[in-house]
Amino acid sequence: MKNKILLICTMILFSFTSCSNENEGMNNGLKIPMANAAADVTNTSFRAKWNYVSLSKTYLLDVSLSPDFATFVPNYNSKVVTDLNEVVTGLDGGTKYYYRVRAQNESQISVYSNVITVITTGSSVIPEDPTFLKVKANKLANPFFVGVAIKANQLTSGSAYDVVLKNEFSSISAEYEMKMDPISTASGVYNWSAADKIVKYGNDNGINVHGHALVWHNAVPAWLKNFKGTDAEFALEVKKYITDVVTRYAGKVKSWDVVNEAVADNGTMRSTVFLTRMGPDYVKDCFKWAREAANAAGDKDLLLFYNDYATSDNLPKQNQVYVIVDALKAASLIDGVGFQMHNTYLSPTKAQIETDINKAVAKGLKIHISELDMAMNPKGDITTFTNERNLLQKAKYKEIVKIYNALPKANKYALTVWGFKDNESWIPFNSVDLNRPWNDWPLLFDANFKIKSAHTGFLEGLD
Ligand code: 9MR
Repeated sequence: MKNKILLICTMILFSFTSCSNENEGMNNGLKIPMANAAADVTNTSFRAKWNYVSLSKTYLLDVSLSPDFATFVPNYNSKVVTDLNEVVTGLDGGTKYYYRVRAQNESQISVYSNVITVITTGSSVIPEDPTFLKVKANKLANPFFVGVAIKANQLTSGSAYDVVLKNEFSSISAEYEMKMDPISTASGVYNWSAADKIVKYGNDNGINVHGHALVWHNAVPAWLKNFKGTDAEFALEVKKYITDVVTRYAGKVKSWDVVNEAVADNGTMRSTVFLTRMGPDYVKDCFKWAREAANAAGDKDLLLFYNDYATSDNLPKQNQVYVIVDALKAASLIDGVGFQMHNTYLSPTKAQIETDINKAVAKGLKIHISELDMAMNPKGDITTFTNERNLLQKAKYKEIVKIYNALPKANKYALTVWGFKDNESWIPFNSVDLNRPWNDWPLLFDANFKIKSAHTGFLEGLD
C-alpha cells in the first residue's frame, strides 16, 4: 500500500513537471528564444536581435527570403552566434528578409523563435520591368494606382495570382468578400476572416486597399433583408454595420465605396430595402456614418466614393447619379465617384465616357474607374475569341486608359480591372445578371494566365 501511494505521488509530480515545462515554452529543457525587431537597417545589412535564454551557450540564426525558410541566405543557415545579436551582411537593397533563432547548449537545441520580417533600405537591385502595368503607371508625370479585383484564396504567397498581382498592380478591391453579406452574419456578428486577409495582404505588400462596398442592395444578408424591427431600428443596424467595418479598417483601407448602385437603369432611385426602410436620404446618412466612424478612429484621410455602373451611355441614370453626388458634395461628404465600366467593345464611346467623367472632374472629385472589363461577345455571335475581336479589345482598353491618364493630377485615383483571368470573370456564361449564357473574354489575361493584347493596349494607353 505504501509503495502504491509513493508510485501515484511520483506520477502526479512527473506529470505536473512536464506540464509546467510546456507552459513555459521549453523544449528539452531550453526555453524558446524571443526574436526582436531588427536594428541598424541599411541597404546591405541589418542587426538581428533576440532575448537571452538561460542555460544556452550559443544561438543558431536563420535568414531567408521566404517566410517558410524553404531556402536560406548564403551563410545564414543555422549560423552559430555567441552574442544576442548579429549583423547580417551582403544583402540586397529594398528587399524583404525573414529571420529566426534557436538557442543551444552542449546537449540541447530549442525550438524556433518567432519570425521577424525586415526590409532593407534603398531600392531593389532587380530592375523593374517596364512592361508591368503598375511600373509604367508609377513612372507617369501624374501617376495613379492600377487596381485589380481579387479573392482571398488567390493571395497565397507564390501562387500565380500573387506573383502577377505584385508585379502588375498597386491597388486591390475585394470582388465580393468585403461586402455586407459575407461579413455580417447576424446583428452585430461578423465574419472578418477573408476581409482581414485581404487587408493584411495589401498593407504588408505596400498595395493600396480600396473597400468595396459598404451598402449594396445585392449584398444584403438575409437577417437584415427580413429584419422585423422598426424602420428606425433598421437604420441603426445599418449605422452599426458601417461604423464597425470602417472602424476596424481605419488607416488600413484607404477608400470605401460607401453606397453602390443606388440608381435604377431608368434614372429613378433604385427601389431597395434601404430606400424603403430609410427613405431618400439614406445615401447621405450612410456617407455621414462612414465619415464619422473614420474621424472617430483618427483616420482623417479616408476617401469616400459613390459607385455605379453604365452611366456613360444612359443619360437619365447619369443625371440622377449626379443629383446624388451633388447632394453629397454640398454636405462635404464625398471624395470621389466610382465609374464601374463594365463595358463592351461596342459601347460606351470615348466621347460618352469623357462627358460623364468630366462632370465629376469639374466638381473637384476623384475618379475611380472601379470595375473595368470589356465584354467581347455581348450578342453571343462568336464561339472563340477571334483575332478581329482581340484587336478591337486592345484598342478599346487603350482608349479608356488614355482617357483616364489624361485626367488632371488632382482627380486621379485608381483604374481597377475586375479580375485577372477571362475564364474567372463574372461575365462568361452569365445567365442571371446579364442573360448571356455563352463564353466571353473580358480581361487582360487569358485562362492560362497569358498576357493578352488587351494588356498591351493598356500599356499603350499609358504612353
Ligand atoms: O464580380 C462579382 C461576383 O463575383 C459576385 O458574385 C457578385 C456578388 O457579390 O458581385 C460581382 O461584382 C459586382 C460588383 O460588386 C458591383 N458591380 C457589378 C459587379 C458584377 O456583378
